[in-house]
Amino acid sequence: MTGIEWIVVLGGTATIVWINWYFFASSPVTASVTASAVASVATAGATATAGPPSITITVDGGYSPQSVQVPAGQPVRLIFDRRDTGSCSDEVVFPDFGIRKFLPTGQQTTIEITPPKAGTYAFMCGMSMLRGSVIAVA
Ligand SMILES: [Cu+2]
Repeated sequence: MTGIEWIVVLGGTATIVWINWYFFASSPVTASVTASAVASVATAGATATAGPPSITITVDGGYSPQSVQVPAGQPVRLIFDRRDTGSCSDEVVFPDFGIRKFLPTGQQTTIEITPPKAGTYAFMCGMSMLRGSVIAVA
């Protein structure tokens, strides 16, 4: 092969590796709301307007954190803070809860869900390319 051909092959390979890393391997961090946090909110409920515990998920070419851990059977608020302008992250979908919501760039959009039982509940962009999950624990 010529030098140009090698550059094309290596460049293409690097791009494929980067795309896979970007969509599947970046930000593997898990955030969690613990049962005690829920309990303290419930205790404070009489005096505060706290409501369910909330977790902020940054949307910037992906979800960060990519998975959040919450107690099963308790309402939780997921605040999607969208920073990017890519059309990919226009929407977030929670198939298990029948939720599809538009996320305006530069704004925070709150989605409240109550995972009925322990398990993993996926959420994704409108085309299923960006993916995240809510892990409910008993
Ligand atoms: Cu997408």
